[in-house]
Amino acid sequence: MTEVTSYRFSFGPWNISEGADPFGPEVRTPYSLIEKLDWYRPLGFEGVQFHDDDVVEGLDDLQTGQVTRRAQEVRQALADRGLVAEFVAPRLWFHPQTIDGGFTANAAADRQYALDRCLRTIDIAREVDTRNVVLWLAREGTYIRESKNARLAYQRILETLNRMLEYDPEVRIWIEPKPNEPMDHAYVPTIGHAIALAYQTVAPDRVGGLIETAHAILAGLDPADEMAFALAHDKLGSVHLNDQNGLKFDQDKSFGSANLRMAYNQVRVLEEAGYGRHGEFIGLDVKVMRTQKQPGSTAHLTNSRETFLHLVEKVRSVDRELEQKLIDARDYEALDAYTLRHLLGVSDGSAADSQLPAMAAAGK
Ligand code: GLO
Ligand code: MG
Repeated sequence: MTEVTSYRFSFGPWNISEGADPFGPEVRTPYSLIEKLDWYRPLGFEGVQFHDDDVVEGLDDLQTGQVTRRAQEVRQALADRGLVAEFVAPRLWFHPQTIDGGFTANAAADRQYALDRCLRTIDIAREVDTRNVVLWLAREGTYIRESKNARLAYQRILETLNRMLEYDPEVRIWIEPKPNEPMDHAYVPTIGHAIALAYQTVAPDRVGGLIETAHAILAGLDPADEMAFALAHDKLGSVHLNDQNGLKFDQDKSFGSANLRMAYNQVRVLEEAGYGRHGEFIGLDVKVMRTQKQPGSTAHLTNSRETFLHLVEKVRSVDRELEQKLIDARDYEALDAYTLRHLLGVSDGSAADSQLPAMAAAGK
């Protein structure tokens, strides 16, 4: 019998947000980290994704001992609720010393700040019991091409990765590529760039990627193919499933809400590769609509999780024999129609559908 993956889900506390956007203030009142942690299990989630300052607020102003103590409190809060930390990510885009980026900043002092902050993130990750650090390279890029030397920037990113890998021989780094926003163009815009960098490091086995649906779409790419590329290199550390309606600001819509078929194909790629069988999480990075009232603050999380699980059922129940016949007959029109009917839930017994095998067999 083939092994059936039992999926585990994760999200970050920033996914329960207050609705502020560049054009207006918060519209819901904030919940504390502990209130949010209380929701994880009841909502069906087991993994917590963190920024370093989600764990230790104001960490730049604290001594090492204070940082450690606070991280240990969070570790206990997780244990008390049957939760695990999936990863910790340095928030390298808030502090004044990251205005021009971190690893690729033109000022040496700013680059030093970014490295020091990443090493602190590693310490925090270890305190909350995870080896995984995610790098979303928010401001590593440019508003205008002339402001940075891109070749040098890539060397600097590589140097920083190496310093992190050497600092802790067990740490794993997952780069989360994104092509734009907040920058005009970001360095490391796709998983291909991330994996090329991984192979250049001193420890390629410990560097991989985290692929976010919306980021792949913003790069004009298909998220399922991006995931497949990382999986083919055994370098898909995690995912940020969500959705994105075309090329605009990063929307972080609920999974499947803009393009259900694209969502189906992401689930299909993950399921077929056995992703999740070694503890990998189905991570979400979704934003609730600004119009949502306070009690609905977590609806996007449960909706995304349920959509994922429904799509797993769709992947598992697809008629593989029929698909193969249609592929052998090179009848991709019929394959397309079958896929749509399957997703629509009208694939059983409909007259049109029952003609498909016959057509395939006849080589039509
Ligand atoms: C923004 C990113 C961001 C990261 C998070 C973890 O576009 O998706 O939400 O996923 O900071 O590194
Ligand atoms: Mg993300």
